[in-house]
Amino acid sequence: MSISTFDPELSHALNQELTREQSGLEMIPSENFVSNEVLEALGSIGTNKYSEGYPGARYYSGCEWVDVIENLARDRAKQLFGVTHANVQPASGCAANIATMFALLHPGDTLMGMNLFYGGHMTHGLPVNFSGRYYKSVQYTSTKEGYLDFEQMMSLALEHKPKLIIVGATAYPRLIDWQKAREVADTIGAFLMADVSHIAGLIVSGDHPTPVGIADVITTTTHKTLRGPRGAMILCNGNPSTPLKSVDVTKENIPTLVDRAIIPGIQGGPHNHQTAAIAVALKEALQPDFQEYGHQIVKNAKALAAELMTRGFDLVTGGTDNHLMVADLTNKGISGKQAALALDRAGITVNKNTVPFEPRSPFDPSGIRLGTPALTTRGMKEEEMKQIGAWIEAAIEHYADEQKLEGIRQEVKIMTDRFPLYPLLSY
Ligand code: DSN
Repeated sequence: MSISTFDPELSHALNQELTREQSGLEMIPSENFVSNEVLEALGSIGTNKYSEGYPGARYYSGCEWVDVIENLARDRAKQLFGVTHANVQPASGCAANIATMFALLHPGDTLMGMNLFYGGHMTHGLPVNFSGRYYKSVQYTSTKEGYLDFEQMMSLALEHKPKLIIVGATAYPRLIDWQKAREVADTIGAFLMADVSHIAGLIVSGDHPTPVGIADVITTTTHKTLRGPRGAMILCNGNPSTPLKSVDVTKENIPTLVDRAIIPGIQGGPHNHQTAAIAVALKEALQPDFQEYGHQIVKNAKALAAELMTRGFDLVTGGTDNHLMVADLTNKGISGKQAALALDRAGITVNKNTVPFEPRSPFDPSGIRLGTPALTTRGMKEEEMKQIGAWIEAAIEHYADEQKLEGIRQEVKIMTDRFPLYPLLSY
């Protein structure tokens, strides 16, 4: 029996979501479209099996094929990023970050990360998050122009002596200088964690410098520019020791500490269907055409940024070097929330976002965040970005005009029809 026969309500919701994805412009920079092969693995029987532990050292019997699946994912992650150890079990980016803190810190230790409202992430020490409640959190911000402020990072590090420094962002449009972060960490003997969730795919394609060999631990989600299923990985160098030996919190022991932090630390049975889908996505990322994909994401982002700036948009840092941009809409006389709602009605999905030194509430901030990974997956190029820039301007200018927004939505649909997405799929 199919879902459509057994559960028509669910089938309807899935088909509506499919239509939404097919007929709109998906510009939330953390989203992407996985391949049919990734979807196939994600819907596989891997979900049936419990397999606490790691390949070759499981708590349950019958794990011989799950071991093969997890080893494929681990080996491909190691090859792709050039590390000697990969943990592919974190269920999400939050879990990967929590596990890394659990591995390297004791409750009450000090960590330092980028403030969410300047482009960081809630797990980088936001006071209401686990990372800000169970550890002493020091938050760095950005320069007035929106660039990472390494001078401030250094002076905060010297003042507070964090044991862990987290560098990585969710709304930062420029390249991250990992070496500068390493200098700060080395000055006070701190661990350095790079959260590359947003830029993992760009690291693979060579469009962003890699923190491998510089950061002690690297965390990443698998579903953003890397274009895999929802999930995450923790990458590092070194090798885990035997599971039962007790170890100190030292750099040499990071692989062991990380593995134990995931299980038994914060998770139970791995999601083997998710691991299988990660393995497929990593194989895709190892193919030569993934390099071209990464290059095109950046070319598209630069083209869109240039178009928006020509149309008077005020972009944080004056542009982008990666897959995203943040537009401060103050000069357009509209808030980020109003703009995101209007764009949604026009078939363009973005998210409201704070800008550095945000004067408004994070629930109705001054900016929007836009990115090109999903559009690039559909095959769109610079020419389409120019048109999209024009639609964004028109939707924001006419944000209260339903007819105008509906007109843009219809034009968007004509464009998206030229870039088919999951043409054979239905639920
Ligand atoms: N939710 C992710 C993003 O949109 O950037 C971060 O976790």
